[in-house]
Amino acid sequence: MFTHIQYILDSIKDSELKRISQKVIDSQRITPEEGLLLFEKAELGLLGTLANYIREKRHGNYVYFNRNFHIEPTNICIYNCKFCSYVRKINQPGAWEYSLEDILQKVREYDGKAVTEVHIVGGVHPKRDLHYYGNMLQDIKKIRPDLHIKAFTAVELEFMIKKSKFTLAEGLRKLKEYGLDSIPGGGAEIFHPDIRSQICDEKSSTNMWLEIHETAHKEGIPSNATILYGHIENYEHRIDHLERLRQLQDRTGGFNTFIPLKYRSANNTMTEIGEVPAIEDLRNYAVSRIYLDNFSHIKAYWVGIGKQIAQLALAYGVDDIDGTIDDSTKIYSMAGAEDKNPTLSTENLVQLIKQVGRIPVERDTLYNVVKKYE
Ligand code: V47
Ligand code: SF4
Repeated sequence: MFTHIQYILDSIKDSELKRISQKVIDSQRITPEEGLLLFEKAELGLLGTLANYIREKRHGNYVYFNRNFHIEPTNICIYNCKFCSYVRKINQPGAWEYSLEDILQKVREYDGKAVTEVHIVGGVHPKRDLHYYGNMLQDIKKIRPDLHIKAFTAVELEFMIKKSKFTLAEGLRKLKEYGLDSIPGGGAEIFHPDIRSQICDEKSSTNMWLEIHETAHKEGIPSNATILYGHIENYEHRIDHLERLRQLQDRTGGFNTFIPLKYRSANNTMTEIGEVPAIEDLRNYAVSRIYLDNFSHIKAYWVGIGKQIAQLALAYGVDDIDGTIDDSTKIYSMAGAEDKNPTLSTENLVQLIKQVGRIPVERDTLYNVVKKYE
């Protein structure tokens, strides 16, 4: 590996790129300016080599996945994010609102199946407060005490906590008592105000998203982080986003993984923008891996990008491809993802990973190893 890296370094002609690459190999943190330069000037091959170097130093040849399913209690939402293909208003065609019993029935369908995680996110329903969702978590735990509940984006959390008149810390503590184990990464979108104000100006602000995750970490609730890329943002906005996450992770260490989410363009009010090509996905994974030196994991969400790009991403800094999903999310199929009924059996996931010469590892949400497929 060392000789390969040295060969690549020796062949870089641009002195700035050579200097930054040397820093990466020496495990030195790169600055926002250097991150921007990588985005603007580095070729895909160099980015892949550097990101893969870091990824293999951290995780060797392992690729993580988990057995999970999603519950989306409702797509009714008080907000109108421009990229959202999923949102509906009360009584609008296509709106859904599951009852508590419907939701518990979905959990019971997994009786006897070896899933370890349920991922619960949905729209911000105007009538539902923290206790409604808390009781849901409590009832799920009664059916399946061992199931890890990763639930509610910061946007849903802000609304339900305020509706129930708690402070953020009190609300998160209360939800933890009800059964919340961790928080997913959604709602981050793009933190830079110039872009956030154009694509989702109504919902939780950047500072609120960051404050909710910071408070959760302090309360012992780990979380994930995302970025929604490939629309009207530019590289400076992406680096700004990564920098804010890196600073927060320095303070708390509470993020498990970073998940870049590719903007999918069907059926929303930004459709005319179209989508970025696969090469941009790979560049974005690689720079994310290089920049976020304090994040253990970079995840490619195969439902959002498709199985083939997810496989390629494993050579560009990614060490995790999420889970079995079991056809339980609609966010991406409604936004134009190829797979209209996303599901992968454990055998399929293992095969996808083995096809690119890596070793599949089933993990739980907190990255404890469940089984290695060596
Ligand atoms: O916040 C909405 C995104 C997110 C579109 O934490 C879109 O493990 C692309 O955060 N094109 C919710 N993306 C999903 C999410 C997530 C997914 C998988 C794993 C985890 C995790 C979290 O979906 C939203 C938004 O950024 N989204 N519409 C769209 N048209
Ligand atoms: Fe609502 Fe989330 Fe869609 Fe925004 S992205 S409109 S907050 S469901």
